This record gives sequence, C-alpha cells and structure tokens, in this order.
Amino acid sequence: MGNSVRKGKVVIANESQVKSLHLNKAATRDPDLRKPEIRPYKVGDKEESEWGKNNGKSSVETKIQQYISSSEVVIFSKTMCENCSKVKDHFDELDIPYFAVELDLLNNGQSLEKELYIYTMETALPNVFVKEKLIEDYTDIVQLSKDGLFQKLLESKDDKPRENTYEYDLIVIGGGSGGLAASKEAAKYGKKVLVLDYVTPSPLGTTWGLGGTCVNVGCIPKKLMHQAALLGQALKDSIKYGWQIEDNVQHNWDIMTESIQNYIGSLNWNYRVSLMENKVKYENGYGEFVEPHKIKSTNKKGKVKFYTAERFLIATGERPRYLGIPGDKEYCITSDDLFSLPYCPGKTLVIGASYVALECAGFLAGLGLDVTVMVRSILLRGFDQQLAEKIGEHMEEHGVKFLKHFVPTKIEQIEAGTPGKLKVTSQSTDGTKITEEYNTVLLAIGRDACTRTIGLHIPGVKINEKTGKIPVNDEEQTNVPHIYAIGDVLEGKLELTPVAIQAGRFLARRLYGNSTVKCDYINVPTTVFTPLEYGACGLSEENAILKYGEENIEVYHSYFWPLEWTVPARDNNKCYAKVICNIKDNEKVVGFHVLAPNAGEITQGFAAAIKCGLTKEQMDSTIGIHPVCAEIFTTLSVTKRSGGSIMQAGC
Ligand code: FAD
Ligand code: NA7
Repeated sequence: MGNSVRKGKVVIANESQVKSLHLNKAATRDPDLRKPEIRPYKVGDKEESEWGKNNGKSSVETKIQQYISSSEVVIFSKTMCENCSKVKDHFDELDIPYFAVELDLLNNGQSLEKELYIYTMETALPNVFVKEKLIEDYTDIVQLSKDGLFQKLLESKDDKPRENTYEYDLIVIGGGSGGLAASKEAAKYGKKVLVLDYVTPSPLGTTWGLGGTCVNVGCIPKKLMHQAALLGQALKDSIKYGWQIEDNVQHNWDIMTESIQNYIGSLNWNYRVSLMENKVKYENGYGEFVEPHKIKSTNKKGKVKFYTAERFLIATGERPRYLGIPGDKEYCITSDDLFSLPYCPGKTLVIGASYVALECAGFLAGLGLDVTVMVRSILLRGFDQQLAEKIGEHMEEHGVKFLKHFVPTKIEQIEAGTPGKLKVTSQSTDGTKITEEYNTVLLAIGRDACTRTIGLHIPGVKINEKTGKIPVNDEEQTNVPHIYAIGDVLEGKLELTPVAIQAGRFLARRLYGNSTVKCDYINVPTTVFTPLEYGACGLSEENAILKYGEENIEVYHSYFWPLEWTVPARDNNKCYAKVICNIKDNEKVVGFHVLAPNAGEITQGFAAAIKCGLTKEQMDSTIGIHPVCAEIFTTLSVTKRSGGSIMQAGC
C-alpha cells in the first residue's frame, strides 16, 4: 500500500456526525483512531490498462476506488453472507439504489477483499460506502435510516465536485429504436454520446444495418409485407369494382423483398446521417462492460477498443428464440431471416401463436402460399381472447391451417434447395405423433433479451435470471445507478417501438434537460397486423374482469361491415368493435378493441381520448364520420350482458 491509505474509519452515529462528514471532518468512534482521509476517486485514466499501475497505486486499490466512486451507495458483499443480505434487503426496503460488489463472484474477489481490509480495517463484510464514505456496520445503517439521516447524507452535495475524466457523458449499447432516440436527445443537450450497434448474424447468417429490430427485421418489413398481401386481396375485390385483370395474377417474392430491402437500406443510411447531424458518435461494435464505467467494443474484424463514460444505457433488444430440438438451428428460419429471404419460402409451417407468428402466417397466406400454424396452447396470449379467436377464425376462412395443441419434436432435411424440403415431426398434448413435409419452417416462439453476454455482472446490473430481462425503477434506472435500460430488454414492460423511443427520449431529457417527465407505460395502444387487423388499447376483457370484477364492468360491442367490402360481398360480421367500461367510474373506458381494416389508424385516435379519461357518454356524444369503420364507436348500444343481437345486415 502507498502512503495515501490511512487506517481510519468513519462511524456515523448521529446527525452532527453526518454534518461533520459533509464538511469532510469525519467523526471516529475510537478517539485513538486517526481522522480518516476521504479520498475522491479520479477515474478514466485512458492510458491505464485494466490491471496495470496507476499513479503509483496498486491496480487492486485503483479498482476498489473505482467501485467506491461508481455509485452513491456501494456495498462490498458476498452472496452467501447473512449480514450482507440483511444490508441489501434494508436498502431495497428503503428503495435506495445501490451497487453491490459481490466479491465471491469476481475472479479477483480475493485480492479485492484483502485490499479492502487494509483500506477499511473492517474484518467482516459488508463494507458499505455512501458517497464514497465508509459506514461501519449493519446496526449503524439501521440506526441511520431510522433517524432519517441516511436520506440526508444521500441528498447532501459532495464535499468537492468530482472531476469528470470520462471520455463520454453517455454510452448507449444498442442502436435500435430506443438507443437511437435516447442518444440523439442526449446530444441535443450538448452531451458527448457514443452509440455502439452490432448485429450478431442469425444462425443462417442473416445480418443487417443500423436501426435495430423495428427497421430491419420487425415493424417495417412486416407492415410492408402485410401491405403486399392486402394488395392481393384488393386485386380480388377490384374485379367487382370493374377492373379487368388477368385470371392468373402471380406474386413475385423476389421483387417484393428487393423493393422492401432497398427501402430499408435507405433508412439505415438516414439513421447514420441523423447520428452525424446530431453529433452522436456511432461505432459498429459489440459492446460489453469490462469495468463499471468502461466498455469494450469489438468490431466485425475482431478489433477491440475501450471507452469510458459517466453513464450507460442498455438498449440491446431481443433476438428470436430457438426450440432446442434436433434440426432447429440448422434448418429453420425466424423473422430475422424471413424479410430478406432470397427465395419464396413455399409451403410454410409457422411455429408459435403470438403476434409475430400470426402476422407472418397471415401475410404469407395472403401472398398465396400454403401456410400452417402450429399452436401449442392459445392464440395471442395476453390479448383479449375473444378477439384472438375471431382472428384465428378469419385466418382459417382465408386458407390458413391451424394445427392446435401440437409442438414440434424434430426437423429433418429431406432435400436441400431454395426452398428445400423439410420433414417435421410433432407431438400433440395427448401424445399423438404426426409428420409432415414443408419447404420452410418459421419459428416465432418468443424472443430472448440480449443481456447475458454484455458483461452486466461486472458493474453488478441485476437481471431476472430466468428471462434475462432487466428490472428498472420508474426512471429506467437499473440497480446500478449510473446504468439505465430501455426498450425490449426491460422486465414487465411493453415490447413496442414507440415505447422504446418514448422511454429513451424522456430518459435523456430527465438526465440532461431538467425534465421530470417519466414514460407512461399505461394504456399504450398497439395493433396486430393480421389480415384482419386488430387494434387494442387498455385492458383485455379478461384483465378488466380480474381488476374490477365482472359486475363492475359494462362491455359494449357490435359487428360491423366496412362499406368497401359490401360491393365484393365479403367478410360480413367479421369486423368487430368492443369497448369495456368501468361502471363505478362513470363508465370510463378501460379497454378498447377493434377488428377492422386500418385498425391501427382507428386505435391511435382513441388512445389519445382514453389518455384523457374518455367515458362512454363522451363516445356517444361524439358525432361520427360517415361512412367509415370507426363511426361504430359513436353508436355502440348493445351490452354483452344483455345478450342483444350485434349482427349487421348492411351499412
Ligand atoms: P432493438 O430495436 O432490437 O435494438 C437493439 C439493437 O442493439 C440491435 O441493433 C442489436 O443488434 C443491438 N445490440 C444487441 N446487443 C448489442 C451489443 N452488445 N453491442 C452493440 N449492439 C448490440 N413493434 C411495434 O411497435 N410495432 C410493430 O408492428 C412491431 N412489429 C414487430 C415485428 C417483428 C417481427 C418483431 C420481431 C418485432 C416487432 N415489434 C414491433 C417490436 C419492435 O421491433 C421492438 O419493440 C423494438 O425494436 C425494440 O427496440 P429496442 O431499442 O429495445 O431494441
Ligand atoms: P411471444 O409473444 O413470446 O409468444 C411466443 C409464442 O410461441 C406463444 O404462442 C407460445 O405459446 C409459443 N411457443 C413458445 N415456445 C414454444 C414451443 N417450444 N413450441 C411451440 N410453441 C411455443 O413471442 P413472439 O415471437 O410472438 O413475440 C415476442 C416479441 O417480439 C413481441 O413482444 C414483440 O415485441 C416482438 P404459449 O402461448 O406459451 O403456449
């Protein structure tokens, strides 16, 4: 140890001691002990290698100081230590974020522990530092929080402003919907921002450009392929409107994908330009933590660079899950591959029954392909089940086959090719085994958060071990105060592009623009782009019943027939409107559901009204626009409870 280390300790027992601490005059329990030196740590010595020497200090000591200064509350602990758990639980109860350094989980834990002992003279863990000052033991902490002194200590300004020697104010890991929005917003406040974005190729080798899932392999190509399918339907309808088209109209997959990919290419380019214009530095590198304030970026060629930042934002999104059965990674595709597939997929089996599965099955069938959906349990888990079933019925009537209560057990290749031929063995819940041949098998069985290989254990960011998702507080802050997370990686939040964007922008404004506005995750509207689109905002009927009780909700509903569909005489009594109201709150609308063409456009407007506290009476007093689908919401009069007829004969 160098001379800079003093063998003193700070014991905080009452308010005056907190004050004196604030004045950098620490009290000591034992008068014989020397007054401790409170040493602010200076981080970010760029030249320093991870475990090298720094300013004459041993690298272990430097490391300890880095940890101590990484957060307002830092707890050196061990996962199996009872007192450590008590202390962490106590901080959890107080809702005070802390940074726990679990010494038994770190490779260099033993040497850190030794050094910590020299530094603190504490023989037992935990060692708790608040604003870089050591608090002796558990009982002190309890006493402090009982007296309300703890909050005061946290709220007190630093004795000296800490020197900021980080290279960046903010490093964003992940250049998707959320990451790009947050980085540009932060840069608007004059902050120095770096975005790292890197696409790990899919098992079949598919990769893409800047912008994340939505732009490259999500919302954008999905909606455009849905549009391609709707145009096929429009072509059929057009005959009754007098258009004379050839009998055998064919769809060309290659032209569609090329046009869509060209458009996506232009978006990738626009994102780069926009980062440049906003003075955000972009690097096409894979980011992972190597220290609490330091990140490693590895590019495609394996070249490595290191960067430090005061704060970090994790916005790494999710990637498709695989089944873990023979042949899945070798022969199946996922949505990551589908939108740029260089050949028409042919006869396709879609495995999974949530919105990605049904949307893909819907447009593939709409393009004229033979499509089967393998459903393990129910359609569209989490959505209103009445509407989910109606979507299934509509898809079935339009040629999609459903294999219900089956799961695949093996995928074998019979013939290579573009597409080739695959044999799929599956088993039903009652044990029945079947095999069937397909050209393509598309897996849409869920997505995993990209959080397990980015070194989160180094700064100590907690993830849900089962799901890989990151829990955050209502300010998108993880348990490590200088690290934030947004978008699809978040636990218990909606996985939607506008949600990630809103959370990212608001976070940057709070961090750098003195804003206090938080992202509101309630009543977020969404749309499922199945052939018959489904728009929803607020609670499903099932959840409304759970929340308010069946007797306390009124459900108004009706079928309707879009005028455009009357001439081709198709799909009457398929479009459906449902509004769920809370009787005890002046029939406030708590759930809005619509099956209709352009359901997203309809739902967006109603979502604004719902945010303003829309009631049924206000809906009734709104004058409709005639003749449009959404006017049905101004005339809903039949309640589900009444059992009255809701069938429509005409407009
Ligand atoms: P992403 O957009 O996924 O961005 C994360 C980025 O981080 C990616 O580029 C990833 O490659 C990169 N990355 C990961 N790890 C690292 C690392 N260690 N270092 C550097 N970079 C890394 N939402 C809607 O609102 N509407 C829709 O219609 C819709 N349709 C969808 C259709 C499909 C098929 C899918 C799959 C999703 C759809 N979504 C839709 C969801 C939407 O795409 C996501 O909610 C949104 O993209 C989440 O944004 P994000 O910023 O959290 O992550
Ligand atoms: P979801 O919403 O997680 O749904 C997964 C679907 O896949 C669901 O229907 C599951 O059935 C089904 N599933 C899951 N595992 C299996 C196996 N092993 N075999 C058969 N079927 C299975 O995933 P999505 O891909 O649709 O969407 C994920 C996110 O991506 C979404 O939130 C968007 O942001 C984009 P279950 O109901 O569990 O029986």
